Amino acid sequence: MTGPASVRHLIDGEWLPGGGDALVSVNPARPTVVVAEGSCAVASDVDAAVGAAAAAAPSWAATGMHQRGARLLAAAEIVERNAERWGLELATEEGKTRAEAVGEVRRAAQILRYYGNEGDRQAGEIYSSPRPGEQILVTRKPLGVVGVVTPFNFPIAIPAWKIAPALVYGNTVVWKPASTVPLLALRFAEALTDAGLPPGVLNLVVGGADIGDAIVNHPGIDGITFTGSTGVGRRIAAAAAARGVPAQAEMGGKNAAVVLDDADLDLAVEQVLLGAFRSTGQKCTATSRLIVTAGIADAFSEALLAQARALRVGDPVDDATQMGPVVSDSAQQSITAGIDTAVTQGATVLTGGRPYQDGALAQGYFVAPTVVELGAAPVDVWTDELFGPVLAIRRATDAEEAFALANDSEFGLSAAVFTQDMTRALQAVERIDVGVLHVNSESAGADPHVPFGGAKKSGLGPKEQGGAAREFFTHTTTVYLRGGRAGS
Ligand code: UN1
Repeated sequence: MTGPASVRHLIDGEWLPGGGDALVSVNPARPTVVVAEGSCAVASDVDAAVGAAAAAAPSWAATGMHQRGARLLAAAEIVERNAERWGLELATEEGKTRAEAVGEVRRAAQILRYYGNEGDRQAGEIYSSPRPGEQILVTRKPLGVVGVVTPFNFPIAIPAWKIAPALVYGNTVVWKPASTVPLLALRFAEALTDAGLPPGVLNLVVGGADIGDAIVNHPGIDGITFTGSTGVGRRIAAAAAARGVPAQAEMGGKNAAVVLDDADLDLAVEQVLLGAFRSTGQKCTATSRLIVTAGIADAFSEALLAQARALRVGDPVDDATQMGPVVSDSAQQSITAGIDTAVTQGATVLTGGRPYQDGALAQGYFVAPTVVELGAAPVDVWTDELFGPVLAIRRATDAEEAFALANDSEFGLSAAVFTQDMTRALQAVERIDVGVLHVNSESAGADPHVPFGGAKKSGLGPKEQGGAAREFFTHTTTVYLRGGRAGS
């Protein structure tokens, strides 16, 4: 890349500089390198953005679903065409490896294509009526202006899977991305405007928590979709409820992988490593707990540790790198503090756990791939999300105990179970209380056409993706449909 990109805000089709505090996004592998800079938005920018979105809403809602979808399909082509370049920028700004970053950009294109084709799918339902000569039709209407608040860890895929359905169902959008990843937000908004989205339909305001609050509390916002921490998600949902508008909050996870005695050992090791350390563990679906049954525990731990120790940690744009840095200084500090607390509380560090002392890894926001073993005593690392490359292992005597330990969390986003026994797999489906369950694959991953979201305290409101997205981004009108009196 040449110099830092310049951060702008998109309001009513105009790219504006913003009048707030300085905003600087750095490369987490080399924090002296600035990736993007500019100024944060201020509350009056949010007012203008909501005003523009409200003004654009009636004509966008009146535009046919196929025509709205066509804009998304055009944006998908732009995103796909730029996948290599934007992937490199994403890796540089967020810290996931280049291969993962390019994959994420392609995934955003796939999501745009999925929702771009929504016009070809079912748009409502029809019921028969108890009264002769009548039918009952259930149609869908947009909510209006939707506030979209997105996290740093998927800087383009998560915005795509919120903004694409919001738009195709006829809503207009005011979007605040995480201030650590403004560059990819600019790229995504550019793709949509270059695809011919009318002014005001998508508005982008970049800033910190104050801008998020200004959106969430704005009287012109008709619905809010959020992905991020549990604390913020609950506050947003409460604020939305107080104003009487719907909210969708995807929040924390403390996702377990359960490895049973009869598992395919090599497959399980490979998948647990991917689940725990891909994206440097910074996914709400990452594997952060591992439960392994007694018969396979020693062999599994030995193989897992050998591979965890061999992981190549480094600059994400180097193709040999398997794990990059975490996103920021504060993320590095809180993850490191979480590991220290675990040790104080009795966890045994099996690998990692210590800060890098010298060289490039000490300069950047790196955290070593860390595996700790726990006994039965309560330890925070078992219950609290660290959002980093830290895996906590517990041993179970049998499958029953393993399933119980998997459920031993207030969260219930995703889980993985490794077994070759169909009966055990079916028991896992029944017992493990999560929104997403993987049998013989890692705990992360989501396809655009199926519901995504958590059980228990991992989510609030309707799920995301596929048909579930329509539940959130529309409301229904039940139409009792009868003709006039025949012959009169
Ligand atoms: C995935 O597992 O690939 O914030 C997607 C997150 C989730 C998305 C996970 N909302 O990590």
